[in-house]
Amino acid sequence: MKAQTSLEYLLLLGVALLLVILAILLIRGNVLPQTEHQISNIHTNIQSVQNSLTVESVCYDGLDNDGDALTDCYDPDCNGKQCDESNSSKLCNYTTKTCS
Ligand SMILES: [Ca+2]
Ligand SMILES: [Ca+2]
Repeated sequence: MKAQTSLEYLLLLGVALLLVILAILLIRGNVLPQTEHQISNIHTNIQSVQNSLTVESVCYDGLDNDGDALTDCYDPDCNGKQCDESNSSKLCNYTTKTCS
């Protein structure tokens, strides 16, 4: 068996050190949960962007048209928009959540 050079010892030491660091990170749970947390944050950000891109299209149909869980005058998108199909002068007031 040939004698190993100092470069080979350094490489082995480096690989061993990386394995130890990886094991410590996995054991402490800092790798996977953090990734899961980051994915959750990305999902929240995507939903936020989706909500900002969609608008309650009709403010008097009793439906949540843009899927943000807010219907008609309860949706800030409808503030100041017509809220009565038969009366165009009635407008949504988001602050009071009324149609008047
Ligand atoms: Ca609606
Ligand atoms: Ca809505």
